[in-house]
Amino acid sequence: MGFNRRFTKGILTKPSWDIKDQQVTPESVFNARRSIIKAMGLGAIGASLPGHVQAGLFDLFGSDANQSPFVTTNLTFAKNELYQATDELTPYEKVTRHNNFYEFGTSKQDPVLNAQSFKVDPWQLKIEGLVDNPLTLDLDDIMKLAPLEERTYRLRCVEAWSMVVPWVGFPLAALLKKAGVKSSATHVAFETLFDPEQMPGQKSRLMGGGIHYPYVEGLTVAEAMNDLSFMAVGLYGKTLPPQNGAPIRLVVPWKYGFKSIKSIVRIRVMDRQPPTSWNQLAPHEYGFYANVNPRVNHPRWSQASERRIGEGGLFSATRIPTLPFNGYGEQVADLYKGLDLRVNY
Ligand SMILES: Nc1nc2c(c(=O)[nH]1)N[C@H]1C(S)=C(S)[C@@H](COP(=O)(O)O)O[C@H]1N2
Ligand SMILES: [Mo]
Repeated sequence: MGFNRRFTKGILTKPSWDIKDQQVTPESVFNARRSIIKAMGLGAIGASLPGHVQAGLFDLFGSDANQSPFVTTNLTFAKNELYQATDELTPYEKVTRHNNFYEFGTSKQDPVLNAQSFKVDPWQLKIEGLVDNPLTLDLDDIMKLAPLEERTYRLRCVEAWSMVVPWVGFPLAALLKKAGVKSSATHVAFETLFDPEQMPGQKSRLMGGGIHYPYVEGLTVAEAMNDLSFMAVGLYGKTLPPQNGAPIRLVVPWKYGFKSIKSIVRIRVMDRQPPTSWNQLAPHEYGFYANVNPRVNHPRWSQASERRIGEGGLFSATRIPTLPFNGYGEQVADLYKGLDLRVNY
């Protein structure tokens, strides 16, 4: 999250946001990788390449010599005109190379470097708990569950940076309606895949940022049923790359990014508030609600403004004011009537 947690003698040290992004991995690495892949005319890298060529290429992906770029495919969808942000889109190269996905490491470039061999098929997504029809969906079922639509949403990370992403997917409500939420239900819990063999951050406490895996998140039923709550299976018209949460992830644009849990394998409908990963790790810093709120600062930094990752160099950004509910107040403010948002942060 806001910093690399190093549990040396129980003392948290060195916020990662102290480190300039570009010091971590130079942009030239990405450009080199891109031009090599382009020059070779490769969508996927064939095993027929001479060994020394492969070695040179795979060096750019990090230490895993078995990595070849993950292959995304084009999706068929309709634009949802209700959700087309006027904000300028964040370029694909930035959306897919500046990520938070601690299962693959805590720095912004770790996910793209470490997730390329992630397996999304076979996949199983279970919807269980307080539902009339528990569901077990494979990848094909997921892609066909509802008509796919494109929605452009702002994504505001609690670390005070933001992006604008054209997601492809379907409303979470469509999935929940298929399962049939029982009237006794109050909350919906989500769980990311647990597979330390594929996710190095789940093997090492340091690399995984101290999170207790699997990563879990939750919403109230009312939040989950709000039309803005979205299950994304793609971005920029193509299936999700692993670093963005393939094959299916949640997107709740009025909340800080950590609520938008990736690579989901389980959704459990419950009658109490479920535990959530960042809240468990640092409850005074990350609440259950986590609604974007410029008036409630993080204990260690202001939330009044944000860096919009944008045009120019790979990590260039402009600073803009942060809006209550990330600008989606009209759609969601009613959900929190009578709730003190300073207490329920
Ligand atoms: N399983 C899992 N989901 C996750 C995270 C994570 O580390 N693990 N990071 C969260 C955070 S902090 C943010 S800001 C968003 C980032 O999504 P993006 O990389 O697609 O921009 O994913 C969220 N979902
Ligand atoms: Mo985040």
